[in-house]
Amino acid sequence: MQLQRITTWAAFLATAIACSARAEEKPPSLGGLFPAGCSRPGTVAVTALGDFPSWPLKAWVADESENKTGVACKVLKEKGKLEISVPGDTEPGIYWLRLYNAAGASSPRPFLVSTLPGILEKNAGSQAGDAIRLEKNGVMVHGRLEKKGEVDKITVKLDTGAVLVADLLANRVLASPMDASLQVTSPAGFILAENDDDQGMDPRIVFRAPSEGLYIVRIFSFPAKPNSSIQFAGEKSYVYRLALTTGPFIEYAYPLAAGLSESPQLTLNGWNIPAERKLTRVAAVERRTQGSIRLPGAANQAAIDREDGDIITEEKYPGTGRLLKPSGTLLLSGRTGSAGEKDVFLLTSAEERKLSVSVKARELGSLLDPVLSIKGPDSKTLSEADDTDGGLDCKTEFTAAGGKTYRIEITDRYSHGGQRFYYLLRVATPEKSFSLALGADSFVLEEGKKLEIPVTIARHGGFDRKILVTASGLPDGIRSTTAESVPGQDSAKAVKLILEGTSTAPGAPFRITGKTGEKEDAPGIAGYKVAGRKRPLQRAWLTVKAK
Ligand SMILES: [Ca+2]
Ligand SMILES: [Ca+2]
Ligand SMILES: [Ca+2]
Repeated sequence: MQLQRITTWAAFLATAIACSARAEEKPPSLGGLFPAGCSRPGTVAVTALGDFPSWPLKAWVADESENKTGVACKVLKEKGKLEISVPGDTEPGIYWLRLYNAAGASSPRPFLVSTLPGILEKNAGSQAGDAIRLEKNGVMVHGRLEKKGEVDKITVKLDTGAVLVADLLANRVLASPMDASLQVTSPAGFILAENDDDQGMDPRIVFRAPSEGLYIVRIFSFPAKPNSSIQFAGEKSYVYRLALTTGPFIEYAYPLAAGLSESPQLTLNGWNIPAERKLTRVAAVERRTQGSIRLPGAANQAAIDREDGDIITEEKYPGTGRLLKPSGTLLLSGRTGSAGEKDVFLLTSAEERKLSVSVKARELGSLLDPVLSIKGPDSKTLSEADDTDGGLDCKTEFTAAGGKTYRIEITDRYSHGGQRFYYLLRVATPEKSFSLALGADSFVLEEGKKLEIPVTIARHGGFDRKILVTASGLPDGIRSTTAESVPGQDSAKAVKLILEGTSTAPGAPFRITGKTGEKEDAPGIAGYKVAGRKRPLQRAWLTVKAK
């Protein structure tokens, strides 16, 4: 009897140990966070959404440039519960969080840090008695449409003439699988303003209160991938962040580009921007980048492309003249200011030149769906582009003969126009460069075995140099081969790295870099796609699994 009991216990213990070992054999999968952000300084209880075969996990947080940050994530005892704390000196923006165990790491998911106070939708004013009073400032409401048919309602109190900006972020950045809509209604339910899609699938409303009183902001959604249901949708993953403000909201700076060193004057466009704040300057930067412009108390930030070149606006473009000599890079900001407007620019190159022409609009938050066409000296269309690289913005290339005049035409796909239909036209010599890409964001090396990492190589503008690809920043004890990508061979487009070794580090971020040995070629870092992010991230994750 006694013996049998012991054997049963032993069997039970063995099973328990095996179960926990098996759980640790599977990596966590993180779909998102709720709430998906907080204000600075702040500490917030966050629920991790996903599949966690083991708990507690470890957390890793990085800033938008994938560097170390003061934003810290504590993993609590209760499964799925985290505590994220944001110090007062944290830059507002997007932070990336991974959860990991001994078996692997989740994909990075975003956490938004704002200077505006954050509130949970369930604590926001749903009754007249606890309406949010917005007095020339704003709040970030963190909410979720959890169940089918759910409609979130937030009551705000507005003064006569107050301009309310309601901007929802869900499908973009957070990659919530929802196609949301917003409405502003009277307390009796009359719809005063509504919007389905503004920034992609995410809605934005700008509403001027006709009189002092209470107004209700309603949020509801359909699935991002349409189904046959006509009911409003809701899921645990339908996480959103709603900016509600009667304070400043920057939409874009004009012009949309600035040089690296100069600090030109830019005009801020948007809503509720005080007159004395409308003109601004930007600090010098070292290299070509996309920067952002912020304003104290503003609910949004504007993107600004930083690059040296001829920076002009369509307003400065002489009606009868030619575009400035395209010997360098040309960055022209413009708008299709009214319905049906077609912007036409003439271009003459002194000698024969291959040119790359691109129009950025949606990437910068514009409502313009640009169509670009290039017409030759005989008015024949040489090239036309509408949507390139999976987005609505466009680019093309053509060869300009010396001394001949070409027309560059920009219109909206649906002939729409207005102040919010802005674009940045870029004309430049096609760059000779390369980029590296990974098919995954996380890799597992089993001790005693070899890990093969495939890297794909894109060669732009006929880039024809040999590239040496290797892994860097690996944990102590882990080695990587160096692979050669040689033009004209199979390795021109794809190589494989082999990692092996042993390490005490259970997991760590690392990078895969490519170099040519030529000083003028910038080294490349392999990137991987992240749901909701326009540009790839570059710090992949390596798990070293003990034998
Ligand atoms: Ca929508
Ligand atoms: Ca125009
Ligand atoms: Ca387009």
